[in-house]
Amino acid sequence: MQLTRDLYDADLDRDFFVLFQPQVSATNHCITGAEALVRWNHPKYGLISPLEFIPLAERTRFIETLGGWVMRKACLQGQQWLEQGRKPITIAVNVSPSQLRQEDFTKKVLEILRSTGFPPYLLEIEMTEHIFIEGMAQIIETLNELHLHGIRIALDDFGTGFSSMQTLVELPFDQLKIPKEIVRAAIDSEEKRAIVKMIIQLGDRLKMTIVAEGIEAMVEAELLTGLGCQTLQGYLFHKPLEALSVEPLLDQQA
Ligand code: G
Ligand code: G
Ligand code: MN
Ligand code: NA
Repeated sequence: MQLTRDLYDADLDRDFFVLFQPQVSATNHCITGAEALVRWNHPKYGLISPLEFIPLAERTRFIETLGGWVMRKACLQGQQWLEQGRKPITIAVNVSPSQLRQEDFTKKVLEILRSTGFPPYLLEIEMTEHIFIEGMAQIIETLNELHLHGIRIALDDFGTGFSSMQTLVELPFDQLKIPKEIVRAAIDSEEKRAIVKMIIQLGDRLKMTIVAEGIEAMVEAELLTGLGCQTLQGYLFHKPLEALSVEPLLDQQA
């Protein structure tokens, strides 16, 4: 496939860039973190969505190269903001199952933290429930190692995939992210709100923070805040932004 070949041929620093979508406190809407989201600027076709190229990258080992590049970029940026005296925020990086299955994943992450100087407690690794489909034992070990080093672990898109309550209890998650589909559903009906309430109760019980994603309307922000989400993310507050555009926002709140 041509696009897959183009991925291999891509020059990471020239053809890819990382945007940052701020996450805000549900109580005062101040920025507490940002999620790194990769973009591909294809030399011929222009911008291609990660929804399209991440699955292609995942079919080959290219995802390991790309994922490592994104993590380094994100940590470099986070550290630069710290060195510029900006307010410390967590930086969340999405990782694919095959990245987590690399034998030396922890070593690679620690090397990135060491060489960039970014503190482990400000790095958050986001993964989806799809990681649980195969190679569980190795992944649990890796997550525990990362967590012992102080790195935060987040479960993305909770409730949309294969989810076992057992897994949730056994794994060292610091954060649960409620996907936009479930946020939307919560607006619809009392029954669906019950799902969100259950997720939040479970998260509280397991000492995880809860992030509601894809917040587009104030009614959604208010509902999810009322139900107990501590953090909100979505277009209502901030779109995924270039790093330079995040800076004035951080400074306003410093
Ligand atoms: O940023 P949206 O902007 O369009 O991202 C679409 C999807 O791509 C999301 O599911 C998001 O988690 C995923 N994604 C974005 N950046 C990365 C990345 O660096 N690594 C991985 N594995 N997935 C990413
Ligand atoms: O799957 P994951 O949660 O990692 O990816 C987040 C995705 O959601 C990205 O594609 C990001 O651009 C998108 N996103 C962020 N905020 C909003 C929003 O308010 N509405 C919608 N529809 N998408 C959003
Ligand atoms: Mn995510
Ligand atoms: Na998500």
